Amino acid sequence: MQQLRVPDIGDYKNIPVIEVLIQAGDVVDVEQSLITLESDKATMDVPSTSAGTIREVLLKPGDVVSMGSVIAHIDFADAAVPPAAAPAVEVKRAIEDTSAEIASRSDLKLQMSLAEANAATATLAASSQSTAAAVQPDPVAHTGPERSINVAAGPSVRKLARELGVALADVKPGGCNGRVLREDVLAHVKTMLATPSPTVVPAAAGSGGLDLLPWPEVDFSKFGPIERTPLPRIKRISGANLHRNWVRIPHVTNFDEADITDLEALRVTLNREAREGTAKVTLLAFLIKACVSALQRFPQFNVSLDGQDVVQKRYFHMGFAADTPNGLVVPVIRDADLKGVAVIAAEMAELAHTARAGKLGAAQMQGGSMSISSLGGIGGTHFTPIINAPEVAILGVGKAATKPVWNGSAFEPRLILPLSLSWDHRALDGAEAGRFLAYLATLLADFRRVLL
Ligand code: CAO
Repeated sequence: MQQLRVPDIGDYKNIPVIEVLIQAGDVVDVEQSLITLESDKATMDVPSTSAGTIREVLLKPGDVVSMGSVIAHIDFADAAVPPAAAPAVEVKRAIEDTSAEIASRSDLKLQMSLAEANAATATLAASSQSTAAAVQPDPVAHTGPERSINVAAGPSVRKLARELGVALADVKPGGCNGRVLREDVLAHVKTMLATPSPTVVPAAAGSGGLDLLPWPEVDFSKFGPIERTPLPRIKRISGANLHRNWVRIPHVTNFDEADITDLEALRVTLNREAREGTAKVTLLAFLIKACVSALQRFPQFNVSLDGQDVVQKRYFHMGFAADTPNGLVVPVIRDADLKGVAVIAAEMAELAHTARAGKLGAAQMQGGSMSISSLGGIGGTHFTPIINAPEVAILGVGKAATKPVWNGSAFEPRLILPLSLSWDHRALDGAEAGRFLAYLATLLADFRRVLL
């Protein structure tokens, strides 16, 4: 019989034991966690220096220990195997670690059999996949370290929770002082597995989530004849994306107007003079070119958010919303900065045609810098387009109308184009959006500026 002792933990003395992870009769391996200590800076597990059978545990939660304190008596499993050297440096470093990153240290041993953990993880994954279509939990919010950092739990418990995809903040603590224990995590997993898959997750009042009423169930046939058909595939897909973007992105929409009298005159002239068989030069093609110039002037609009990072794009691919019989799609014109208006117009016509034939490939709808949604050919003035994530801005274009504009001495008829810019307030601010839109209006009023 030998003693398992607390290894060198530097200058730290009288550190409270907050969790005892072993009991008499347990068979432990080298580096299996025995107890959890908590200094005023961090918590850590003390691993076993030997393999064998625990005969007696000499500590209980609340005891204090220093280097050399006896944790337990152990019978070595194999007398030929000498006790491993105490991982003093590792332990000391762990104690000094003030960050929650301690939880991810590789020397902290998972306190659950691998088979048990794997089985639970697989079941959890399967159950979450079955509800994924109905509920899209925010993985960061649910399992990310942010919510778990402030929860009292030992490193091995944190590791176990991470392995099982459990947010410690969601676990009911069973330990003293609100401490989450290994059993609490396992009990939480069991409860989750026993809970039927929800189709909606009503948030408790005051929880900060959407505390919504259930969707109304109405028998429409009570009011008159009806027909029921499934939503077309494109609407199902785009609807789910639009819903996510609308809910997840803090949208703001700025409105402005551009005087496109001269631009429209140019466009009409170009189309009148165009050779037979060439694509019509559309206003949207000019708008795409002008947006590229605005993106070059304000590169903060040509970004995507990726966690805490901002991804600055050095390319200029422009999406445009196209109405198809089956729903809305957003094809992307690649490298619009390198193309002239006529080429952009021809590509747009081709992509819109492909979209309406239902033959657009996924790759043709990806990688945009920003998108334009034009309802100008249909009608309406301003509207609030939904950002096409992961882009951070979308331009809505209304129907141009001739209006009287004061030129300093008289009113004159000018063709005025309504512009609506929706932008992601996480990535951008109102002043930037105002400048972007004003600059765009200036370009459209005098398209020669695009050349500058
Ligand atoms: N103001 C006034 N007239 C406009 C205009 C505007 N802003 N934009 C286009 N027009 C006119 C054009 O001049 C054209 O008239 P002519 O035939 O006399 O030249 C007519 O409207 C049709 O325009 P177009 O064929 O040139 O098409 P477009 O470039 O405006 O749009 C496309 C192409 C693919 C974007 C469009 O067909 C489309 O699908 N638009 C719908 C987009 C959409 O659904 N957005 C909403 C998304 S949010 O749900």
